[in-house]
Amino acid sequence: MPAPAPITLHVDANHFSPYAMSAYVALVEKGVAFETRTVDLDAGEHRRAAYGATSATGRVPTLDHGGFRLAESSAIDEYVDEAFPGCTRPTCASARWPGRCRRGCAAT
Ligand SMILES: N[C@@H](CCC(=O)N[C@@H](CS)C(=O)NCC(=O)O)C(=O)O
Repeated sequence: MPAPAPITLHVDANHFSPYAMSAYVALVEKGVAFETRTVDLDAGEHRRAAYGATSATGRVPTLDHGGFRLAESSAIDEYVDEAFPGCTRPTCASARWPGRCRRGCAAT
């Protein structure tokens, strides 16, 4: 069996971004192995060419799943929901759309 594609989530170095946190939680809820890479927004790292090659928006979060790169937290959340089975939240187990359930749960 081939090794699973590596997953890297680019987040802000201060861990202040609620957008990055949303994507982080989506991955944690799925229980998949991933690593984070911090981007120093204060130092303008997100405006450098290296990050520009990684992220279409130049913002955090950006997900890299085996070379498939995706920016925008809501798009990442939806992608993670579709790419990986299951949900760690019991209330999501019977929901058709775990991501939407998650957002609904977070709002209550
Ligand atoms: N709509 C985006 C917003 C992402 C966003 O604004 N991220 C901020 C950090 S909270 C950022 O990267 N700011 C750097 C900049 O815009 O220059 C999403 O949902 O991912």
